[in-house]
Amino acid sequence: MSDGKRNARQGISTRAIHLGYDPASEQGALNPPIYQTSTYAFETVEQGAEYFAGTKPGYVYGRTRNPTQALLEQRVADLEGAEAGLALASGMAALTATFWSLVKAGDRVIVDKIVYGNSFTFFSKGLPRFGVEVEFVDLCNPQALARAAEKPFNAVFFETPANPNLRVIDIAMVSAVARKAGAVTVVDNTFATPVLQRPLEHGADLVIHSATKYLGGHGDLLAGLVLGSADQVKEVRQNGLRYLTGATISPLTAFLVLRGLKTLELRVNQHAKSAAAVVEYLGRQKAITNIAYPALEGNPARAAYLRQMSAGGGLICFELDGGIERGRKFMNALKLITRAVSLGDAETLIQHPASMTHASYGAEERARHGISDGLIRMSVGLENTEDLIDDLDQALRTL
Ligand code: 3LM
Repeated sequence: MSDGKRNARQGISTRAIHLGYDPASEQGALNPPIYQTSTYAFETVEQGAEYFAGTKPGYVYGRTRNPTQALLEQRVADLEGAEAGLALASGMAALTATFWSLVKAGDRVIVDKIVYGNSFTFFSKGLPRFGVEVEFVDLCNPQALARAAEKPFNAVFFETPANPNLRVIDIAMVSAVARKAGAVTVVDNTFATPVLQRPLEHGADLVIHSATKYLGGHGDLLAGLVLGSADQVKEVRQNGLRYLTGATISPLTAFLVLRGLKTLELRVNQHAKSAAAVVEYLGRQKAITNIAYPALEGNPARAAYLRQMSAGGGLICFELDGGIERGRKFMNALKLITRAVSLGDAETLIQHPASMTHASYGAEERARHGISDGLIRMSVGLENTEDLIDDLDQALRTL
């Protein structure tokens, strides 16, 4: 595919819509084709051998590369300011393929204490089975990181804002400590997206996405991405994807994520605007306590937020006075807002982390890591804000 209308000065939406594709190369088709193929024909045996050896570029088999997937990888890499990207079958596929490629038995990994439930299980139960030591550290606390960094480590992983309680972690601070130790910094940028935050600009080495969320944006697919240097991404493709997980994205799914990217900037800005209005409403309700939203003035990580994010995003956390019993009643009374896990969709989704996305932590671990049982997480969608506030209001009035 040609370089299309690439221009470094173009904005996020222009690049998300045009980069890397010229309709003239595909008989004028406005949208890129879905290359629905598992394998590729070689003109000669010699050509196939060269493609396999990597001495000439060419497609060999669909598990590792496909042209629809390649366009998606190129576009998201560009949005994140990365040299290269790799798209996979889910966010968990992206995370696990990355770490299976980065570490080996005897290595040590530092992970923030608050991450998505299945990412936590991968680090607490998965990697240790294969002889990798994992230490969970409060990465909001520079002293805790300094103590953990006294012993050699190979990689550090965190989400910012973190799932579920939206803690903001200072990417530049953690990356600097890791670089000094010769360790790789991996940031899950699912909640912010490259519209609001680009971790590589703050010193991170690799960015992970669950493209199931905002990048896809419509709750109709599962996908993941890894972005970083060409060498590191090649490693993840050749090891993590090719023979350690085989978790390939389908060509149709790659196409659907490309479609989602066209409206990414518009959507994310609207999600953030609507979430800010909902936060303002919630802040005026007596029954609502402990509101967490990255853009709040009282956020303890305010300086890091201002440095690395351009808005607060679409997720909000809060509790009800009276705890989770009242919280359940409130959630069950909602009529428009949908009770569901996942996030970043057009529909506003609400869920209870302790019994859903973070049930895999276990009660004792949740208490130790500071994930409250009363916490409610809401992903503010694209409905009209007044309708969302009306629904929240009628549910609160039932209590
Ligand atoms: C959720 N999260 O509702 P997939 N990284 C982050 C995530 O939030 C997630 C993943 C990776 C949720 C999914 S819970 C049963 C539903 C920050 C997923 C994993 O493999 O694409 O789901 O991404 O919080």
